[in-house]
Amino acid sequence: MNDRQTISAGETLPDQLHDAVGNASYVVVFTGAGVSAESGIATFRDAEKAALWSRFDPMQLATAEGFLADPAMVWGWYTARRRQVMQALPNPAHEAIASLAERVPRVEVITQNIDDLHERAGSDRVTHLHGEILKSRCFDCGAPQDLSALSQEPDEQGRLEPPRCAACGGATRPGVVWFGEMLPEEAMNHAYNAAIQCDLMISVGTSGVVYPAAELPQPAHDNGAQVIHVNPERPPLVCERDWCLLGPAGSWLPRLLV
Ligand code: BV8
Ligand code: ZN
Repeated sequence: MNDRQTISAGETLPDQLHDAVGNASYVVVFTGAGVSAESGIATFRDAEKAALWSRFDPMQLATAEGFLADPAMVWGWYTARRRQVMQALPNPAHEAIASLAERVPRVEVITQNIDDLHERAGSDRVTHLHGEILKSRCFDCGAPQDLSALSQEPDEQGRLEPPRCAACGGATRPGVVWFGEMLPEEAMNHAYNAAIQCDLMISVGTSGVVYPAAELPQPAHDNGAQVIHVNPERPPLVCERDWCLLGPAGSWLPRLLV
């Protein structure tokens, strides 16, 4: 990609990108934690924003081993994050993505995020590659667990014992994909097929470091799609024909998509 294809915040959006959206018949919007940043949900790796992992060790909390070692610590952390998601609201980025379906014949959202802000903004074709924090299941037998009756909060150390499965007594775990766990096969296959079939991929708010999800812009590019990255920082995997809109998703996407 040459510098002509890097547009900084405040610069005019080239007509070429408006046309790419207007002429697209199948758009995949691939999102990471950055699309929810302006809703107040902490990202994972933004150093200056006291990102989630900088205050916690992901290898301790977002792994099955970490959960088995200290279920109350991990369950307490996810309970706090679940509360944050439930109190958050979709931001203009989520809303612009949802409105795209009014202009483009087919729009798919493929997200690494575990929040439900795309759905609450009105997107109806959302694939969660890393699961959903509002869903929970038994760690032992996999039975879905209903959290609606739960109101306990973590204690001052952030700890909360996970509820027990009525069927087998196993501990309840969050319905997310932890490090070292396989992504849901159907979701990953669907995401890969969407990437190779779409004619435009918009990759929003992802650092591109978590695999295999981070690979998705590559097959899109290799199969001829135009790829547009939206991020205050240039992501690591930017290909020759890609465009980069440097800046927050909440500013760029209403200009690009609406
Ligand atoms: C797996 C759910 C098979 C839990 C998460 C190569 C191939 C395969 C696997 C690996 C591999 N190399 C390493 C691995 C292992 C590992 C991995 O990728 N590790 C990384 C750290 C190197 N992958 C796995 O374990 C995956 N499983 O591969 O299974 C296997 C099994 C065993 C051994 C090997 C392989 C499972 C990964 C899923 C982990 N679960 N989340 C939870 O949330 O608690 S990952 C977590 O990171 C979230 O899902 C998050 O979405 C995801 C990616 O991060 P981002 O979304 O990109 O967020 P981040 O903070 O990093 O970046 C934010 C970006 O937004 C920044 O660029 C910032 O500039 C930008 N931004 C900020 N503000 C804004 C903005 N952008 C726009 N607007 C703004 N306002
Ligand atoms: Zn069970």
